Amino acid sequence: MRTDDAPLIRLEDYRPSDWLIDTVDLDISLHPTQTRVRSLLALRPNPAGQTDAPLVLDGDELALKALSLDGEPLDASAYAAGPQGLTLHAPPRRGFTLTIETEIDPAANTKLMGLYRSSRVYCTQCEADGFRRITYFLDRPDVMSVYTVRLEAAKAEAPVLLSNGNLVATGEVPGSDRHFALWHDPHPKPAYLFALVGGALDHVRQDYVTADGRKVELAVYVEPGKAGRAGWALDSLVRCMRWDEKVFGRNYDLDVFNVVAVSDFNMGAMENKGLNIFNDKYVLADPQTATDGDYASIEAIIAHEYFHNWTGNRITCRDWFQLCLKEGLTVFRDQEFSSDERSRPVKRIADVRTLRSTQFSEDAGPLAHPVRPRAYKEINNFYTPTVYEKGAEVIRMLKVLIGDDAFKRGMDLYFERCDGTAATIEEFLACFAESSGRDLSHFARWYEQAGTPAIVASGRYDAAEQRYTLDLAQSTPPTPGQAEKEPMVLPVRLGLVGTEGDLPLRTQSNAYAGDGLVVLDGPSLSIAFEGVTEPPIPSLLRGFSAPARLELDLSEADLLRQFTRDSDSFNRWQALQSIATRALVAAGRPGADSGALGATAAELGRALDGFLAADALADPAFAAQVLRLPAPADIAREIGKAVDPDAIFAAHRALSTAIGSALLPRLSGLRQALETKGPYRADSASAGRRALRNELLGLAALAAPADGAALCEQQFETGDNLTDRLAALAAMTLIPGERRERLIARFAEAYAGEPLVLDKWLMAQALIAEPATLERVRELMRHPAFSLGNPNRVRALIGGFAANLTQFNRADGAGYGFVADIVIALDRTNPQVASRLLGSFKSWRMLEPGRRRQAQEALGLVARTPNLSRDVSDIAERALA
Ligand code: 0A1
Ligand code: ZN
Repeated sequence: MRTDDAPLIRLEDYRPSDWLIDTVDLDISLHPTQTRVRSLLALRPNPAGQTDAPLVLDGDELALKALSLDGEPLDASAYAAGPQGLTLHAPPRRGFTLTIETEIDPAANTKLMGLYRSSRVYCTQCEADGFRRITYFLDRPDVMSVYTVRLEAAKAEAPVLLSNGNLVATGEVPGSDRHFALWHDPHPKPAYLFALVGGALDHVRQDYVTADGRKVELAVYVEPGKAGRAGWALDSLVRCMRWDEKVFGRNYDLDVFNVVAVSDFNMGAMENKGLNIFNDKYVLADPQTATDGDYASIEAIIAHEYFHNWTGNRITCRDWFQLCLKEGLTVFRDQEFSSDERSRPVKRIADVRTLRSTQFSEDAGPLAHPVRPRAYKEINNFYTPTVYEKGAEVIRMLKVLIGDDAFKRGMDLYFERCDGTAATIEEFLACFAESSGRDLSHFARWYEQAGTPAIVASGRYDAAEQRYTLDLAQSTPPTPGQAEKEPMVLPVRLGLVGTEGDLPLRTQSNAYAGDGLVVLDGPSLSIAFEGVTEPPIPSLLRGFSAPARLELDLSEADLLRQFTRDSDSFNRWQALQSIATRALVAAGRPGADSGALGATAAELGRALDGFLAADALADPAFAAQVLRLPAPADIAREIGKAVDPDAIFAAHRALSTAIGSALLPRLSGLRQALETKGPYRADSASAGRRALRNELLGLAALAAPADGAALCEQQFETGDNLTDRLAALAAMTLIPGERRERLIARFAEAYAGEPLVLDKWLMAQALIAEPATLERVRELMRHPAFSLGNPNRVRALIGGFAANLTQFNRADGAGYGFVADIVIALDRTNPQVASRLLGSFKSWRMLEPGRRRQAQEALGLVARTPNLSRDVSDIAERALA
């Protein structure tokens, strides 16, 4: 369906369902191309719905085989059935059952929504609206049912048969080569949480006893031969289950919890009740095939999906506009878990980097939308950094504003009051309004208003009065459909940094909430701190207390002082980032004087050298973050208009190279001191040492290419883990020439037959900032390691290229044309992956006129393609609007 025809679905049009489905009995007979689905629904009129309504069940590409009501076949005049739905014109005005039979073809399902096959394994993906591709249903999250599922398959093909809930029975099908499994899930759930898996799979397992004494069988299922890589996921699962008991008081509620890894998956993972299905990239790990980053992501995503059991499953969403109710909250919970398992400050820095690069850029372009959108054409396009990451920031701010105690009581109240329901943001916020005694109606604007607020801050010191006055003002730029913006509630954590550290904060202002927290909730605010004995450096937005841009004009000298003295690690890191950002923005602007960078480079080099000498070994993970400059794309966003990616990239290269040169004398000694002894360990301390060591390798590659190349070769050949070997490859990609090509070939040889590792190899090449990259990517598309049919391969190679600032944004437009062509081709088989790829164009409006014209043309080419999916046409139209 074209978007022009696709209805705009609006939050204000929400109406409860006219019908409810209390129980669903599914009987699914698996076959690669002819899977039979018999569904017995116990329906009844919803007291909150309309009494004379027909029954309209959703469908998508379905074929009806049989239909009966209360066991009697229905006359053809009583209903209308098509691929997209089934309508009963005059259903009984009482409870009744419907038995529906459909037949589906999992092998032909390339959209990877509904029931499909991934490497011979049957699996499902039903969020947001994939269940309607399995059987006709009221496919909306506020219709919650108890499911009983009988799965049947050929024993040889699918010895493992899994569904939601607890296993009730298994057995043979007499007189055949088939067997069955019967699963029952006692917890009512929406259809999007239904799942099944069937296939030949290996597994690892462990018993677990919950804090309230329930014995649970945990298992992680993987492709045959890969069980040796499933241990970390299982270990992460056990740790996050304990954590949720301790920190949120949440216990698991079934006798079984299964995780299954599949190799074809549109997203990261899915929280189906009791049967989480994962992209195998986020399950499989061993030192030879996963990096430290992979170990951390697996831990975080296992936790994320598990935490959904309460925030998403026990309490689900009334409608898809409330998506952030489960996603923002669950991201917040997984971030907290990772912070407790690892280093809290380093985790915060990493999360803020991600927020800025993904969400701030979304907020600054044509795809900007509120955390709770008010309208959509295709819900799959709203699984965005705004809903997820900004949604998590909103929860974090709520906690800062009302305090830890009231936050905890609010969460407890939410779990108690909303358990078993499909809830809304209003119901969620009401719990915190009650627990804190605060009016949160103004705070609720965070869910409604899109755009990244800017805080402009300036300070004055009056030595005679010993007073420091801080002026804060806020504004939010216009976003699509929201020209005028209202002030937000911005919790600004702050401190005043003096020569000996933090100064005491005393003020008369009622905006000051104590504990270093100022709440900016109007257009501006002035606050006077008394008894300030020396001119302080204001340390604002400590811990990044609000997802805002801060404009504060501190001198380079003050920022350097802040870097050494601030008690807040986040702002120490931010101080150096601010110096680099300012210099790169100045040097990357059109017509900028490239010499302007020199002085800053020297200052930064000196500061970093001193820091590494004094502090690096104390907290290497933090030091690695300090060394990493803001990405060129962040600088592009800061510049905001008439962006020339080549100029920004050149400035970025020059600054990194200069810093590398300043650190060169200390580099080899420090790298040696950071070496981890003994076999690879995935713990965060060891990972931190590797991170810093490899950050230094990248700088060496830039500052001394010949020696750097030798270091890369040596690290690749002697490295005993993927983290170090991939870092060697990545650093080598910075050094053009024969040696690079040799290492690229060596890498492919070493990891032949390891698709997930080769994804990293594809991506490293797609990110090379050289004009020949486009041709290289075209060639790699013909490499046996690549396939347009697998989402991970596409994201690695084509997604990697689209994230290559200079080459995607080539001045001749060839990068845009290439990606647009792939979007069009991919849309015919997998619209979701195609539309995500098209999202790479989201920043096109900030480019200089030549590139902007080229990007617009490529988007136009996509938009004009006949028979586009709703997914792709929605993005194309919004991007061009
Ligand atoms: N709820 C999942 C994300 C997810 C969304 C859609 C999917 O298929 C289209 C798959 C997964 C999560 O937050 O992890
Ligand atoms: Zn989620």
